[in-house]
Amino acid sequence: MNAYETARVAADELRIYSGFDTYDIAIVLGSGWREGAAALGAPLSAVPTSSLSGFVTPTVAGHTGTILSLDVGGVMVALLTGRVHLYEGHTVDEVVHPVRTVIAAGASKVVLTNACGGIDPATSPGTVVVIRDHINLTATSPMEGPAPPEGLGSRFVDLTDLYSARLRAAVHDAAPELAEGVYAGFRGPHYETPAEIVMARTMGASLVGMSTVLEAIAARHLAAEVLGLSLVSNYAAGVSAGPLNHLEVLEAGQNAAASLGALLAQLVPVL
Ligand code: 8IG
Repeated sequence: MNAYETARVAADELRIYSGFDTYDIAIVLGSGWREGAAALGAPLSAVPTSSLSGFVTPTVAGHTGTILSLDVGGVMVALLTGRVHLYEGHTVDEVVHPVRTVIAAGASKVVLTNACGGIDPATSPGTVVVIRDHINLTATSPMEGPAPPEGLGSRFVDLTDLYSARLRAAVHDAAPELAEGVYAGFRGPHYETPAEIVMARTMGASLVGMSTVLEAIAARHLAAEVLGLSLVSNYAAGVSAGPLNHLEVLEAGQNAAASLGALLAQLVPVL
């Protein structure tokens, strides 16, 4: 079975286990965002991704694999609390499978959240930035391989409007304080060298991370509208005098959790 068909099967399983027939919005929760998501209300169902076809188990501390289904004021929301990354040794198809599954389950809008490094010294850790565009430095694509079967996706996809201008405008109406940035997606799991951060800045990036870009492409390929929200958790290498570490990242998430949850709760009804 190809990856697109596996996503269809997983979507049918999700419908059965969750009791939700369809979704309006799917939200992928990155580091820091998961803790805040309780602000969206109590889930009506929680499906472990281990019970769904094609899902692999996240290995990163703070990422557990569950799909929560919520009714947020009449908006049907799928919350994906686990994310898998290329750097865990997973394939590109495995990395984007959760996104393909929730789109196959009906979600036409996908919100990708993450924690990232900030290249601009004026953007301090704890700041949320709306992704305006990305630079995919993973040297791969979720669309690589045989063309999708008829009706399940096209051979090529236009990424001119990858991060939906409509959704970004809706965010700016609701939360005008949020700035926009360009996210450079690296494979990791090492953080960058200072020279690589100079490269990323020169190329036009203001954010660096290890997720999001492949999921965004896969979602757009399946005609979903994509919104990307980044929590800047640390200054990228060489931007500040201090060293980088993963604990600092987790701490930034914990400190920001409540406001991230409030932001999601504010955005869901207006997207
Ligand atoms: I949080 O500085 C977080 N994720 N590549 N670089 C990359 N990913 C990150 C960083 C960072 N901080």
